[in-house]
Amino acid sequence: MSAHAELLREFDTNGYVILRDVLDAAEVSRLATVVGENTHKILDKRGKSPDERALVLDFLGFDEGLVDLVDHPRLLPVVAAILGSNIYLYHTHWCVAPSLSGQTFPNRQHFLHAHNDAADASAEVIGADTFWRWHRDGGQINNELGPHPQPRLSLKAGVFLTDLSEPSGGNMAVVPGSHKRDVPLPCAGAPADAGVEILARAGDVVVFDRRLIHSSSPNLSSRTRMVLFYGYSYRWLRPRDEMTVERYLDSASPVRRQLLGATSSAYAYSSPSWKDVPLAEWLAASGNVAGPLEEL
Ligand SMILES: O=C(O)CCC(=O)C(=O)O
Repeated sequence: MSAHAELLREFDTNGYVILRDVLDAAEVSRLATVVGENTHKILDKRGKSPDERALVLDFLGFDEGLVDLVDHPRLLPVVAAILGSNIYLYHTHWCVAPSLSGQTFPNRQHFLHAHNDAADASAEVIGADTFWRWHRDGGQINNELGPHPQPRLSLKAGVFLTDLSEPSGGNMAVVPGSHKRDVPLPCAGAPADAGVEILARAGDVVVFDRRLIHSSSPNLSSRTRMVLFYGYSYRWLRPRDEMTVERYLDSASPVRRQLLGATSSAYAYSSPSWKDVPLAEWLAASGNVAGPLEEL
């Protein structure tokens, strides 16, 4: 079996797969600086403490280097092999989790919309266990689409900018195989033994199915933990944040324009012509199978 086929088999079985060493140390360091500086600025602008955890949505506008990951040659073939070619990036968020050592409770964690501060929210943190929040992605999709297992619909790629090769550093935790099972979510606050903590190094990318039960976790290490999350879905599913990307469109390649949401018409979201999905041609040219396109 090829390495690519093995990755896809692992994803299908477990609901997630780790792509190792996608970014080198210099790329990680540059992106970590972008994330750190911009999180600090946005917290400061909104009058929040820099010591509190911040999830920042709609981050692409902060730096072109963040956009370069959207069609990264290690990532895109995996994403497109799973979802097909009629896809786009429907959501981004990063999570910056400062060390909890020395912090006092209660404090707050923040959900900040980079370009829509009216939508910002904060939640109380009463203790480290508050950070265990088991869920499947997609919000109301989970309630409105019938019982699980539901259709996949989307996936996320988590780009790790911090070394999390040991547990308890704010690792992402998952319940392997839960994407295909109608199992209840562990209670809020239930710790890692409800699932497993992912051990990823800085530069690794974790690709995971929307339906996979997963959780954030407390950062009991001494350093700040940073992860970028890129959400891919079908072009007919609505974006999950403002997707502020206009400034990149003119200079983007055809595949990148598709992934950033360009379309020839609203009709073409669900009935694309070939010009709407250059990714199909890109996949075929790179020897990968393109997703099926219906006749117009
Ligand atoms: O930050 C984490 O480890 C988990 C991220 C998460 O829950 C999500 O992206 O839905």
